[in-house]
Amino acid sequence: MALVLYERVCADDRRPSPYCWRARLALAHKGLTPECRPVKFTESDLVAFSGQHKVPVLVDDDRVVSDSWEIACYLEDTYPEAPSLFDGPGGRALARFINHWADHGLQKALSPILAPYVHAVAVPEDRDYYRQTREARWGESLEQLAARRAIYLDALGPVLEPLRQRLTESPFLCGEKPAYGDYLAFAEFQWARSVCDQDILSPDETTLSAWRTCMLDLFGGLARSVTAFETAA
Ligand SMILES: N[C@@H](CCC(=O)N[C@@H](CS)C(=O)NCC(=O)O)C(=O)O
Repeated sequence: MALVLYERVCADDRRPSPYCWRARLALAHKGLTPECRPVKFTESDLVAFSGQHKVPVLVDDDRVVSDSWEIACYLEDTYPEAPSLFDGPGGRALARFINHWADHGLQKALSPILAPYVHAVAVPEDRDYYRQTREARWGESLEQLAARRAIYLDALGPVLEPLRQRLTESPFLCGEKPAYGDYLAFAEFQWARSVCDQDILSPDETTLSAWRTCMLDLFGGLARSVTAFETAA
């Protein structure tokens, strides 16, 4: 069986993309180990066979699936005998809601904090592309974003509040055991850890950092095993 995951790569073999971590962790949850193929920002042609240019892209024999949510649904439907990512249709709908929160809440709040750091760890040939696309997206320079880091960190606090509250109620977002909702949220923290030498959580964030430690330990320390900054261990 050929199982290949195309994912973003930065310098020192860093794998920062939160979307790709969603897929990696979903595969691990299903007990599947893909061959991970690195794709630089300027190498989107490598995944053009999928009909679009973003990663992650999963190839499972003759099936090609792009988009992290589509990959999670594909894995759930194709490997029903393996542990469930969603725990039924209601769980799938709730996971989709968490997906939207991760995309439009957490990731929106983290992007201006992390963009300057991603630029710093991008491979040299990707840096111009990354700067141009992100500055166009934000309407300001990476240096202007970096200068307002403290303001963006303050704004992150309330975005994390639903996660903080939920994690006072059970060890994982999805209950006693982790599932796709946890991977959606954790993938954003893994993004931060992969690129940023300063923790996005303050030292008094004990609930969130305890959960993050548990997530790093999952699957034999899968997320811990890659190049990252130890500040967010
Ligand atoms: N909705 C997609 C978004 C995928 C996405 O935006 N991936 C980023 C990973 S870095 C990407 O490929 N961006 C292309 C670019 O920045 O040029 C998903 O959930 O997989």
